[in-house]
Amino acid sequence: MACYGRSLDSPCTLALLVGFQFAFVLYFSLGGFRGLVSVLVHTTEPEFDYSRPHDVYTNLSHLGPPPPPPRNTGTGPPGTTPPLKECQLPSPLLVGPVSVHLSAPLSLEEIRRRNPLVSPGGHYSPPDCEPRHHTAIVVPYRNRQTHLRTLLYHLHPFLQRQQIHYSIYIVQQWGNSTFNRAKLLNVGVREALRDEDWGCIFLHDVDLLPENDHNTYTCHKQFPTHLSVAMDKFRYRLPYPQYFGGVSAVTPDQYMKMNGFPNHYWGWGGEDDDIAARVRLSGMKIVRPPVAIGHYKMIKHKGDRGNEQNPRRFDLLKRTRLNWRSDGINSLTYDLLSRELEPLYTNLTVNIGEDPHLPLLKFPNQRRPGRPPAPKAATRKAAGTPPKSPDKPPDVGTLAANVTRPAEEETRDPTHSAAANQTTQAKPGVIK
Ligand code: BGN
Repeated sequence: MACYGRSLDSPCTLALLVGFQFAFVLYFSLGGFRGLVSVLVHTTEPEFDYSRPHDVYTNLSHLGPPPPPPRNTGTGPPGTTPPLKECQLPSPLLVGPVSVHLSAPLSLEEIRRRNPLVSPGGHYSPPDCEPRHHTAIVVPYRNRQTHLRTLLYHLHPFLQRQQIHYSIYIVQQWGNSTFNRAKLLNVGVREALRDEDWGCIFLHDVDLLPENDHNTYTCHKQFPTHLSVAMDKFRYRLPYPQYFGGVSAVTPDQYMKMNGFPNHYWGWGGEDDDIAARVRLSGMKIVRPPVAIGHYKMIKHKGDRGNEQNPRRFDLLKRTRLNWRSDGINSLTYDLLSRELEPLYTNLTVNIGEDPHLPLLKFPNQRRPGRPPAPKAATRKAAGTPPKSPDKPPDVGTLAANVTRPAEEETRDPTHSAAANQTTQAKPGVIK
C-alpha cells in the first residue's frame, strides 16, 4: 500500500484525519449517541417534532353548541335526544406538540370568549360524543394572577381536544401564612369529589403548561401517574428518578389508599417526595408517560413570598413511614370560606390554618390567626350553619373535614433512595 511506513505529515495521515473529522460530523448530525442508537436500534419511543408546534386552539373551531333536540320522528317519546356515541380513542382532534404563550396573557374575559363551550366553574363536556374520562384538575394557588390566566388560556383548549369531561378547581389559600401545597391539594380533592364522582384527579401546579396533547389527562386504573416527566426547567428529563412534583394524577381509590397527602409541609419542598413515598408505602408504584410525550414548560418567576424553603422538610420526610397513616385525608381540617363558580374555574377560598412555626413578628400588624374576609352571603356555610360573626376568626381546628356545602352550590344548576426503585417508566401505550 502506498501509505505504508510513511511519517505523520504524509498525505495519507492527513486523509485519515479528514476521515475521522467527517465521521464525527456525521455522528453529531445524527443526534450524538442517542441519535445513533435510535438509528441502529429500533426504539418504541414515539417521536414528535417540537420545533414545529401547533397553535393550542387548533381543531376546536368546528365544535359548536350541542344539537337541538330532534322533532318527534315517531320512534321515541317527544323531545328525547338519542344517546351520544362514545368519544373515539384516541381523540381525532389531537395534534401533538402545541405552542406555549408565556408573555402577556389575555384577560379572563378574552379567554372566556375563546372557550365558548366552557360552562361556569370551568366545566366542560364534549358536545358531540359521550366522554370516556371524567377528570377534576386541582390547582393549589395564591397570588399568581398572571400565571393563572396563562394556565387557563392554555389548558382549556388542550383538554377539549382530548374530548374528556373536566372541571378546573383553583384552591386559593386565604391569609398570609406560609403556603401549604399538599394541604391545599387535600382540600381540592375533597371539594371536587363533593361536586361529582370524578374518575381521576389531577394535581396541577399553576405554572406548568403541557406541550403535547397526547399527554392525556386521564388516570391509570391501578397506579398513581406522574405526568410532568420532562420539564424545560430540568432540561426535559426527570431531576431524579422518584420525582413526583409538578403534575400528577390519582383516582379517588388510589388517593384513599395512600391516605391522601401530608398536611404539615408549610413552605417549599419535600411534600411531593412525601406523596411519592406514600405511593410506595401503600403498596403502589408510580407510572409515567414516555419522556417524548411528557413535555412541560414552566413559567419563570422570581422567589415566591410566603413559600420559602421549608427547613423542616428533611425531618418530616424521615417520619413519613411513621406518620402517613395518621396524617392525611383522615386528619384534614379546614374552613371553606367561599366557593364561587367563575366562568373559567371553580374558585375555592380556604383557610387551612397557620404554619405553627411561623414567627409572630412576621406579621406585626396582624392578629393571628387573622380575620378572614367576610365571605359573600351566598357563599357562606350552608343552611343550618349560622353565619359567623365577622369578628370571629374561622375555627379551623374544630371545623373538620366534613365542612358543609355553601348555599350557592345547592342553588346552581425524598425518601429518595427507597422510592427510586418503585418508579417505572411506563412503556408507550401501556399506561393509558
Ligand atoms: C427536590 C425537592 C422537591 C422538589 C424538587 C424539584 C426536597 C426534599 C429533600 C429531601 N425535595 O429537592 O420538593 O419538587 O426538588 O425542585 O427538597
